[in-house]
Amino acid sequence: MPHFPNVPVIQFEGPASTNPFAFRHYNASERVGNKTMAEHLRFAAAYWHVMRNGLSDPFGAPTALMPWDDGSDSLANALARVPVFFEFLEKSTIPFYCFHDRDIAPEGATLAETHRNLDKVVDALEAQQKQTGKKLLWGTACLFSHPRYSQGAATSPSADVFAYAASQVKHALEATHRLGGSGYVFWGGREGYATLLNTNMKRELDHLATLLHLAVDHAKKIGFTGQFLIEPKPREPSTHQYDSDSAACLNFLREYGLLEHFKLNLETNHATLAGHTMEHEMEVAMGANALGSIDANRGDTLLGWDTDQFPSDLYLTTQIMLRVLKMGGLTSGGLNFDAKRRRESHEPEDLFHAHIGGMDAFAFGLKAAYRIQQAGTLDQFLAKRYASYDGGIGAKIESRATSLDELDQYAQSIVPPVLPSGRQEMLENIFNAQIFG
Ligand code: XLS
Ligand code: NI
Ligand code: NI
Repeated sequence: MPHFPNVPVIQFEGPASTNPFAFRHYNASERVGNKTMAEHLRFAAAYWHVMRNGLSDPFGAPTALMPWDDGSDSLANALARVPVFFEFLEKSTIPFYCFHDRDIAPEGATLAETHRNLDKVVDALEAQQKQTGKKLLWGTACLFSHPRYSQGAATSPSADVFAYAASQVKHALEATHRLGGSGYVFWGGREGYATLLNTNMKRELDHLATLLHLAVDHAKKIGFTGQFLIEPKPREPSTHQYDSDSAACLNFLREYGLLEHFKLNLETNHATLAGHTMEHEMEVAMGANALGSIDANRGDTLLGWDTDQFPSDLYLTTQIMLRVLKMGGLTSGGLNFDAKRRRESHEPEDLFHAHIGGMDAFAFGLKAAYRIQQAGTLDQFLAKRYASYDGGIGAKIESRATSLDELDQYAQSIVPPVLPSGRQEMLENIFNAQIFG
């Protein structure tokens, strides 16, 4: 019996369609350059938002209608959710998914039972993957919900809590491996502090790095060759989170000898919470060849927290896809809708409207970004703007084949520099012209 009886498999109908259950821009098999849209975009759905998010907020109870869910934390209920999720993936035509261990399977009375619960649900997921051809983009361990992690997981002051977290990571990593996941994510919501009065920051950072090293070692042991990822976020739930933005994560990874094993999973709303744009975070990660995957969502200018809204801003999706094209594609990463419906959008069919909108916004962004890239005007402008470094004294500076003495002499020998305009407004016009198509 279908769980979304009134929803068809979503098809591409083109920009003129008025069917709310159709794509206007996302046409999976349409080629953009040398790849299909499906290959470029690698969409994933988040198990936690689709299946587990009741849409409560800090002031109100859950509103989401989930007729398939009995509301209990039983293993039977967890198993019953699996086919519902795969029906959602089939009808939305989303090829990948992501999960936390605790989204898919409940805690048991003992840690051993918790692990057994996970294994049983992984069996069910494996069977559904085989049947439908859907794939796991990444898995992760939820190291932030249970009260034992209230003071951190790897950064807890308690070594026993660290051991619990390690046990959970081991099993979540093995589950990800069994399901053929392309990646494994660490998002450290509680890896930070509420006050420095009770915090030994250096020791906590050392411990965090140790857990990551242990995970890398274990991956080698079990033969998991997927990409490890860190997801930056500056705060919430912690007052200060150690993995606060791309730059902080890269510095941490470098300092602890982890950069060769990790890339970043960047989330749009986390970038804005950190006081950056998503484009900024992407450029920083790309500079270190460390942009691995994307959690696609957006914030709200009027709300100061992680609202995880579905992406609908075409400028933003174009900016993101421009950089994805520039880096040569997402390879093992994807665009994971770490996004939830508004509390008012509580009916099951809203899950589809939300994802259809996000997929269309990114398909549009991909096409616009491709037009911008093909036109080449912005790239040419950029190349010209820095052309003084292509030869002469500039080339010497870039290759560090000069000295302050030489530069002093050079500067005194030339006419004082006159700069051409930065042309921001003209460039914005060019960008807009390509968006209009
Ligand atoms: C929370 C994070 C989380 C990670 C996975 O803000 O976005 O959902 O993506 O743990
Ligand atoms: Ni996320
Ligand atoms: Ni988030």
